[in-house]
Amino acid sequence: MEKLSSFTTLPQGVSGPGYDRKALTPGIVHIGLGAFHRAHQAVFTHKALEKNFGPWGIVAVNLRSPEPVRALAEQDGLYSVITRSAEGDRAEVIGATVDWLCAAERGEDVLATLASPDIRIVTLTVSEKAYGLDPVTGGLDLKHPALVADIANPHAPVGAVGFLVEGLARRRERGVPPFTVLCCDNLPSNGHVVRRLVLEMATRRDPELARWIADEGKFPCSMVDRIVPAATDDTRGLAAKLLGAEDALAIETEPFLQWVIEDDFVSGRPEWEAAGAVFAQSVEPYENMKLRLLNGSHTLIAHLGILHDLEFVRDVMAVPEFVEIVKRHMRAATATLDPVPGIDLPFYRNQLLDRFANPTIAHRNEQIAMDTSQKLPQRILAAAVEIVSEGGDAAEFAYVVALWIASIHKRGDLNDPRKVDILAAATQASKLDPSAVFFAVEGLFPPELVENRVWRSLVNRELSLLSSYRA
Ligand code: CS2
Repeated sequence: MEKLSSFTTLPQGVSGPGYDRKALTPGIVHIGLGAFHRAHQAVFTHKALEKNFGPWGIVAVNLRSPEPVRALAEQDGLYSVITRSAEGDRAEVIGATVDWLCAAERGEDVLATLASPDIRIVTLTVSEKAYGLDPVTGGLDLKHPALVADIANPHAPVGAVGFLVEGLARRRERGVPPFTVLCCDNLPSNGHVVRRLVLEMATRRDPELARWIADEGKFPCSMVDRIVPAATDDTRGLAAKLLGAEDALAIETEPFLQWVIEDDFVSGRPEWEAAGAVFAQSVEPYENMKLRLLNGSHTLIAHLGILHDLEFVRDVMAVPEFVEIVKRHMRAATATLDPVPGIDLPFYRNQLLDRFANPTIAHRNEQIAMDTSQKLPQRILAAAVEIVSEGGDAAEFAYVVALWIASIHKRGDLNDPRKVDILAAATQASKLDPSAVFFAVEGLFPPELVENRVWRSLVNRELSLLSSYRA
């Protein structure tokens, strides 16, 4: 079978780029060429180009792994997104990507691109753990390996923040205005978080650079949403069937997609609203809604699934008793939210239940359980802190922490940047106060919870109620 390329004649029913790709020039650098970007920002840009063509081609940068970059090169930047639902599978070939670079192999080319006046926006999906955010201070985690490397060697960075700072420094030297930094990771106030990290890093090398970035730079917050399971051989098999060509980068996803962005850009942007994006004055209410309702429930479902040997989110959602638990969690999380403009929260929650249950989406619980230590703060613990500070009942949130602890004991392993510390703690857990060892791990839980006896005993109580838990 031929490989997908610009010479492929797409079968009927599969749409391709409705614009002239040869005329498309780069305007955006995207860092983090994972499945999520391919099914989200790249699709929005592709659709915006179809409605209103402009100089907004994407240069896709992967920080470490060269594989997806090579695959893009072999396919002329093309790949397919398969939207799956009860109505059937629909494939679309996305053409917004015009260039591709692996930063570990071609760091200088990445920096030259970042310094180019053609590039006006840098979007990022590098995952929560890649920024080097200290969860307690909200600033740089000076033990983070990429930050250590980039502070020592700022002109040849390896991490996301290091590339942003060096790229901005080169622009300043050349008299080019900064690019807009648009973070698309699941962090609350993600623009503010990245701005602070960039400014702290810039200050370390040159306070004047930091001042220039603070004055001229823009870091809009954005809330992104689409459920995108990691692609498998089944995904590639389905793509081959639908396209009549091999696509190493095919991904499958749900029909739903959402992007809420603060309209605060240094020098223009694509007309993403033509593709359905929403521009808002403040993104915070949308972020909290999504992090606490969707992602918080996801973390709950993932660990519940692992404890009961259920592979996919949809398997958990097929057990009525578990659906009730998810609904209870969502109600408790909703009570912590401010009203969200234009959103009916009960409707949003029902829509989430349907999305989680989508029988055509094989979203592995293990995928979501990955990096839980980096996800709990914004999904579960922030709400718990608010509740306990008002003397309220945070049992639903303590329950999720208990599920996580129980799933660590069950597997005796986890895929997480804090793995070593967490596993060391797990081996020392006592029967009397089983959560104490986890609360003692530095920076894992916010001090407001670590110091709160009521919260700690809630977690112990929830653990003792888990029939599947064995310390
Ligand atoms: C998931 C998210 O893996 C995870 O942690 O909760 O990737 C989730 O699927 C997306 O945020 C949905 O927009």
